[in-house]
Amino acid sequence: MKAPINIALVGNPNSGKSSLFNALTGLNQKVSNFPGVTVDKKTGSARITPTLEANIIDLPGTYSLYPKSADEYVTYDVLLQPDGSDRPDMVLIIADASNLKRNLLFCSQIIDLKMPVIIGLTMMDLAKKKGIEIDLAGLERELGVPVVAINPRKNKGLQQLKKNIELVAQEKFHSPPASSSITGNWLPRLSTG
Ligand SMILES: Nc1nc2c(ncn2[C@@H]2O[C@H](COP(=O)(O)OP(=O)(O)OP(=O)(O)O)[C@@H](O)[C@H]2O)c(=O)[nH]1
Ligand SMILES: [Mg+2]
Repeated sequence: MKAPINIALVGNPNSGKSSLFNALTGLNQKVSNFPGVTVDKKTGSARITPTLEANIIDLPGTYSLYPKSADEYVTYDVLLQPDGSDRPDMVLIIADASNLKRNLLFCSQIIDLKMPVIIGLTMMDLAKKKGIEIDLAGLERELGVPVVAINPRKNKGLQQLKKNIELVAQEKFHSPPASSSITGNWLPRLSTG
């Protein structure tokens, strides 16, 4: 059995990080519908596949990689000044699909770090209610990292997420080939019908 990999959960406040942490680890981190709930890091373990185990690190929400508060500094520290024990092997960005533009700013800062990254898009249900459609394959192609729709509150999309964690851990993720019909069309748009 290989040693567990470390996966850091990062993203804007109130995007569903701790909900996902709980769904993956079976632990009970505090979850609430307002920003700034998590103020320190917490680690739990999760089985990704029969042969792949992960230490999941829940982190405080942050709007930018450059910290303005003590809890944002915790996230900065884990990503940019990791000590031996919680150096992430992979970063799982949890992004709120109903506020995608703001969330993507943070995603691009993380992608620029050139660490293995997966984006988990939460709040797809709320985005849909707002009439926002998101082209997941187009987004993957544009960003070059896997993008998976999840609803950790309802345990949805977790198998697909684990599959992508496995692919990224094995360096086997390839973004989908360009398709002229949807290229450049990945930004959220209001649906017309
Ligand atoms: N509608 C909907 N609600 C969700 C989804 N995922 C999480 N939530 C809810 O979103 C709220 C925030 O979730 P948390 O898990 O506390 O968010 P967080 O990212 O840990 O927040 P901070 O610790 O403040 O950064 C909670 O009320 C969750 O139940 C989703 O996919 N859809
Ligand atoms: Mg939290």
